[in-house]
Amino acid sequence: MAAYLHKECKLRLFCTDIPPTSIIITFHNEARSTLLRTIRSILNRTPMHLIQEIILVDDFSNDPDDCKLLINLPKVKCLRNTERQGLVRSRIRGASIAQGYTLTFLDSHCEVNKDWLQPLLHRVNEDSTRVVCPVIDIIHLDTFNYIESASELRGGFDWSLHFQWEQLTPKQKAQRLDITDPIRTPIISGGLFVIQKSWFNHLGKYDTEMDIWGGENFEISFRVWMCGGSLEIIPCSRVGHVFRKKHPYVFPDGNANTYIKNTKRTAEVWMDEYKQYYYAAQPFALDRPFGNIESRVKLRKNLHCESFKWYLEKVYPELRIPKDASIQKGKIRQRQKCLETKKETNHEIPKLTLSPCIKPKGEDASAQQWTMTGSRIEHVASHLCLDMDMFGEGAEVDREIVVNPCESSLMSQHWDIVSS
Ligand code: UD2
Ligand code: MN
Repeated sequence: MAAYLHKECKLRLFCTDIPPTSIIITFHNEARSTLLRTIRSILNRTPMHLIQEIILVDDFSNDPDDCKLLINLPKVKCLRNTERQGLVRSRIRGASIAQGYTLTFLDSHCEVNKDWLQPLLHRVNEDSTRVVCPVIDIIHLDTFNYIESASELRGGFDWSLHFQWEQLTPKQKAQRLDITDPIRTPIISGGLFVIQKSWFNHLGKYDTEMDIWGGENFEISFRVWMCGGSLEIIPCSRVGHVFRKKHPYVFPDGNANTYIKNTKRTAEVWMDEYKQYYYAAQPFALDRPFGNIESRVKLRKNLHCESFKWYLEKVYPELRIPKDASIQKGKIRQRQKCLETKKETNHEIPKLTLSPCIKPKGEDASAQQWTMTGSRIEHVASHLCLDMDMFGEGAEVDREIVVNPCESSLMSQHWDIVSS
């Protein structure tokens, strides 16, 4: 592991006379080796007086010993959920027993770098409304090597509420006088951050109705900015993280349903009239259940938070507002027959067929429901888009209308309505 710190960080003085922090790590079926690497790196690379405790929350992993055996290490405490709660409720549980002045959240597959903690605690100690993140380096998925990532990045997103890393614009770069200066970020990636404990509680912790994984980073980011705080990435603090290609755990209600539920709650509570752009990008969300949001709406009111318009203007003016957010819903008909999808065994992607538009009682009508937003036609039930596959070459090309995973950059998924 190389240090990768800007040499300028050595010249910056970070206060070390800071109250200790509670480190909170939740996990569900994490490999023991990566969990141990996370904790060992913390114990090796952090001044002990800055750690109040390391609270592990075992989110009902298959083997209870994963957590239990680790309490033999210094500072480590272990809580185990009696049923799967998801990362939001697990983090809140960890925070509820924390005794430190600040809370430091980490994922369970990290390696903290040298001097990672002081720069974070220093910033929060100066101003308790700041919520701060390290630069996230990459732990290679196959080799587990520690790889430096670009440090002039910030968090951004599109209207479908998917997180993405963004390069700073030349203007934003020019505004930074020193490469060690904090980078203000519209959104945090979600896993690794420090927040002052009473500020976390005052702001309403997290939305406890969010399940398993996903979306909570949008909710906490909008809330922090709109209710009087700020989000920063601190270039002098670096932590490695294993970015995985797919989730190594199951979602009891399905991956897409859970993500939609969590992001829909965020859009409904925080995005005001701008939620229409979320629904245009994610029409699948329109009919999905999302539970009761009353207490979160009330929280927003009690905290006297700014509007989403304010957030877009002041925090994320780079997010372009789409010209067309109209959504059309309905069937695609040819005479008496309607376009629908049919799932075949052994095939992940369903096939397209035409079948009678009027369905016998008891048969699922949602197979014929489509939405059109902009130039994309999406199948409501499967969340797939109307597309064209091509086979062969030159004059021999065969074309077939199919459904495929939606991708707005694909021209083969662009359609127009032409009135005849
Ligand atoms: C990112 C965040 C992650 C979280 C997520 C959005 C980083 C580095 N990671 O995805 O923290 O904000 O976006 O939700 O920014 N876990 C549980 N119970 C569960 C599921 C997960 O405890 O039911 C744990 C899991 O073991 C891990 C943490 O929650 O320690 C985050 O999950 P992840 O690593 O799968 O999320 P990631 O890094 O893809
Ligand atoms: Mn992770």
